Amino acid sequence: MEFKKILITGGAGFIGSNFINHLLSKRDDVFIVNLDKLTYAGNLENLKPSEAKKNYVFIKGDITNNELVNYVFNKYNIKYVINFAAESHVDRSILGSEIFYRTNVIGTNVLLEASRRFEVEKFLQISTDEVYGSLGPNGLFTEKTPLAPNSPYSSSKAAADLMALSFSHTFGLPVIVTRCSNNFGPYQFPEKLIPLMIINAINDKKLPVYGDGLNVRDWIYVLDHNRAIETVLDHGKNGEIYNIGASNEKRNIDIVKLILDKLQKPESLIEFVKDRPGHDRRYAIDSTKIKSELGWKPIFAFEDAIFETIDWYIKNKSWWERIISGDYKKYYKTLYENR
Ligand code: NAD
Ligand code: TDX
Repeated sequence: MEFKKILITGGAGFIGSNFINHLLSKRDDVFIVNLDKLTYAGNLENLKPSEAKKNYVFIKGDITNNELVNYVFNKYNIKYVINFAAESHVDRSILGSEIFYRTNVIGTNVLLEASRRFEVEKFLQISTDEVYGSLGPNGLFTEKTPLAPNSPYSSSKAAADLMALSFSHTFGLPVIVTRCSNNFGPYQFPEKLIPLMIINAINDKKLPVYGDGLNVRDWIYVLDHNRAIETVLDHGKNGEIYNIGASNEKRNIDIVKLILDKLQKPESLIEFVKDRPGHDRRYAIDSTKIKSELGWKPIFAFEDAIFETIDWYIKNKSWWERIISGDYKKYYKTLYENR
């Protein structure tokens, strides 16, 4: 049988590992090469269900390493690329932006050049709704909304999107860009809102809510995002952009209260802290295009999925305790002390 030979970058992170586990659990027509630098956010424990599979291989390496990337394309005869690899956390991009531009911009360029050289059949750039900037109280981001990124993170992602689309336009590289809203689910690194609040609540620590807590994010369960990526991989049209979202707009404070309620912890744990600089007020995504053109739709209800996610963190203490006992402690102190 002919395998689809797919290079997945950043496959040891939260979304990439879920994508690999998902794809390998149901398909045997794919061969996956996972190239990941294993930064603080990369964790091979996330890939336990896939590691012994014959159609899976892991390579520790950096997407900015031109020589290595070319070696990987050549050795595995890569025909499909899904670029998840990124520095992904807005707060870290505010503390130091350089690595964001290095990985997210230069790294994407290295992958695009190699994809051109090796004539890949598909290049999926995994992007974010944050490239559209911030919404007022009304309206939704569509694929036609002008880009207006506000943080070093989102500007690096917007740059990568434009680079990928320019390779489609100029060289005919079969590029597709997906832009998804905020993901949640198991194995999410506890720097992001939902896992951070769950873990702090379990540990009876303060829950640091930025500003007035009324910023709105549009939440999607990670597996729904990855089902959409699979749909785009199989049926997406080259040169197109697809927004992905599940229409679950929530105010941060309401998410935090829901977590406390589910864990039966008091609201007195909530602490309003200094706002994030440049904090985007509201994200909300219109995913009509992927629904009507490719037939994807989300299948996980928000309330069920968040309760299951909370349960997962309760049951998988050892996964996150290893994380918060190490280097992450230093980061937490830098970000939240004197806030
Ligand atoms: P993550 O931070 O959990 O994982 C990123 C992975 O990339 C890690 O395994 C890390 O080791 C790897 N990586 C980082 N730099 C690398 C480099 N130079 N070379 C190779 N590997 C490198 O991020 P995530 O939440 O899984 O996000 C994955 C992708 O999805 C990112 O591109 C992000 O911008 C995008 N995205 C995320 C969300 C979200 O809510 N988390 C929403 C929309 C889009
Ligand atoms: O301690 C916190 N307190 C708080 O109030 C943290 C970590 C966050 N927040 C707020 C900031 C945001 O309004 O919660 C909201 C969500 O924050 P994050 O989880 O950091 O996500 P966000 O900044 O919205 O970006 C995320 O969604 C889009 C991902 O990190 C990106 O990778 C993705 O592209």
